[in-house]
Amino acid sequence: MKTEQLRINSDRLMQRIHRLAEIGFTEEGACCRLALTDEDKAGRDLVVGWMRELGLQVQVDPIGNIFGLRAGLEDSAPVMTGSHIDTVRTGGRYDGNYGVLGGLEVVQVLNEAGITTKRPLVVGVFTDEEGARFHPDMCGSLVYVGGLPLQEAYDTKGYDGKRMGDELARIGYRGTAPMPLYHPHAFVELHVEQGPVLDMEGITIGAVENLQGISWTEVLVTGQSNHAGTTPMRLRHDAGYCAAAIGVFVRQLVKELGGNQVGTVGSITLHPNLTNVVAARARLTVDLRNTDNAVLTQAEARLAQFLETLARDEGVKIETHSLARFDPVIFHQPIADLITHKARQLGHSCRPMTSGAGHDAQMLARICPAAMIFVPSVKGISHNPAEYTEPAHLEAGANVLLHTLLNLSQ
Ligand code: HGY
Ligand code: MN
Ligand code: MN
Repeated sequence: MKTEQLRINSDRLMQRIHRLAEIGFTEEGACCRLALTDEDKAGRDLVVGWMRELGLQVQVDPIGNIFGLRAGLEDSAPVMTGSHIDTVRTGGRYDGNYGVLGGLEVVQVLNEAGITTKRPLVVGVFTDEEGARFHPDMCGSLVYVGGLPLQEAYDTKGYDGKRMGDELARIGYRGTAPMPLYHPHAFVELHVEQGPVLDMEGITIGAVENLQGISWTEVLVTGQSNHAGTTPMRLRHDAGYCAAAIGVFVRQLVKELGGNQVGTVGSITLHPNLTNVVAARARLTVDLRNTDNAVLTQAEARLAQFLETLARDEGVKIETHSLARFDPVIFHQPIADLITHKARQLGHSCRPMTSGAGHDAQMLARICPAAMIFVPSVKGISHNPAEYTEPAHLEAGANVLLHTLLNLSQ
């Protein structure tokens, strides 16, 4: 069979997606495999088992990134694909998983066709892409490209107080492979869009050309707990009010800045969190993103200013810590163009895209040419059990990945 006639086996891909989704499945129908938990370990073990069945040479690096190598005719820089299999607490079954399992499906198609590519192929599984338990997000790929010292990552504490390095050892994925194990010739990540654009426009493939900047800030407010009935309003130092005011400010700031600015307060914890007690403390996180780094920096400055005024007016202490700060990333246009070309050759509609979400590809882009392939998310829903992509779209994206990787590795 000529290589251009090769196609992935959609049933097999769907079986692997649904099998992996059984691990960490919750009664609300979500996938919950927070990084380095027992569920994440079980997911890793399943994927490593599939890699071995496919004859891949499996190695694990010190931050727990997993790599499956398929030898090429040459011992040259490999073409790499992959993503992550850790999830947020209310994750869907496609975010990240689809990119890893799409890569394994490509390997199996080439095995069955008896094709050995010139360059080696590697499927990567990056640690803690979500950053939902251990900050920052894209942690494993950031360490991989030298953006975060390994020891600093090891010492990071999760929201549950556990240390990242200890959890990696506990689940048996604190590997010893050199880092970075491979300096890829190119990196292509297959991922669901997680936004509404492709679905709304009825387009099957997104050739992702760039990705927006990300700013995560932890805000700690220290006020004074007091009786919710007897304390005169002018004497209150109410951390609960401050947390709410910050959430409202972020929304107003986004509206004022307009353009591509987005922002949300996704996590608020109050102490003592009781009906009749003025909250003494609040811990909240602010997620700000923009394709324009200058405006994102402006948004951060406006937030800092608001916090200063709020602390003074409310007589509270406000401390902030940056949890993640990544500039916008421009991907490698020739690879994005190749994705478009292959999508069209396969008969799929395609359009250039900007990624609203962070991805491991943005980190690999620091060391090699990289780009991404998107497929539609129905109603743009993600980080939600209702996350869904039509099997035909999953098949289309995996076929575009197959032919993009074939082109890059021949
Ligand atoms: O936050 C993100 O954009 C990604 O899902 N980690
Ligand atoms: Mn993802
Ligand atoms: Mn995600």
